[in-house]
Amino acid sequence: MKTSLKSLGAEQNFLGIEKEHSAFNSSRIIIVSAPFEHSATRGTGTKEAPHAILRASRQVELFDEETKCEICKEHGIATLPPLNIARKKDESALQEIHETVLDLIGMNKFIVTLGGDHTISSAVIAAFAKKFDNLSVLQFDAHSNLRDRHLGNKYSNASVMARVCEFLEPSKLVQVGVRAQCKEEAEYIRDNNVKVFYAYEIRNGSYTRFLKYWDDAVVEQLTNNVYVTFDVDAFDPSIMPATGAPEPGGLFWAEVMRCLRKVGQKRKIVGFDLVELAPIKTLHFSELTAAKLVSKMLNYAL
Ligand SMILES: [Mn+2]
Repeated sequence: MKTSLKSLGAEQNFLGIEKEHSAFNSSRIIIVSAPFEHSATRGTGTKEAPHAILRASRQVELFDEETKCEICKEHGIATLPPLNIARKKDESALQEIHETVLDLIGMNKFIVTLGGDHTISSAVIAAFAKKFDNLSVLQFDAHSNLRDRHLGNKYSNASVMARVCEFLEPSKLVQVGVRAQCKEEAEYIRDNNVKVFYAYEIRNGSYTRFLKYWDDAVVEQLTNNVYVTFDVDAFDPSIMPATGAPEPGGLFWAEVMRCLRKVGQKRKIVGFDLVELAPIKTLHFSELTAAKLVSKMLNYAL
């Protein structure tokens, strides 16, 4: 057991929660900060994201007006000190993330991992795949991240889902919001039956049927246990400019909330991560949006 059991106090933790509802032992939800940034092929600054999200989260209400819950009082939310991985090389950093998450899952905690660049997600998802049968992965992202390597690097954010597909059946990967990929990725998707909901298909109504929307089609593709990996570049850059590889034509807040709400109602969300936020000092609404997304996801999942 390497995982630290100390959790951060109200001045530093997620939502600024008093000790009574943020102690490690009594909390079901654990926030893990993984400030890992190596494959800076699409810009830099993601290692600053966990701290920025936690700081911004103190502006997010404890009460959710939609679910009428104060999730921190019902389940407890403990925030661990950030993993000390900033200077580690790819494989040892990913190993540490993996072992930490595996430990916490073994303690029946609900884990939220804050990246960091997207590379961290393969280490986290590998831990969930060991614990949960019949797991599918719901990936919100502008990119497929299915290149086998990027600039010679296996552990790149552009290759993270190729790593995931080494232990997860590719047909259990569901991607939403994709609008930038290479030919190699398109061929991999076709040959391996990855489920992709392209942004252009969502916009042109490809999945819209009588009283059914694209998010209903997403839910149908998911198995009972769902892990959500959320790259903030899935959002349109107009609402989420603070990311290394912004792509026009992205998703908007309300439609993402509707999708997550449906997934939470019809499937079991077992954990999630939020990655690729690269804070911009003068545009702090991005980290506030990220913090609110974490709060919403917890409300829908639990
Ligand atoms: Mn992306």
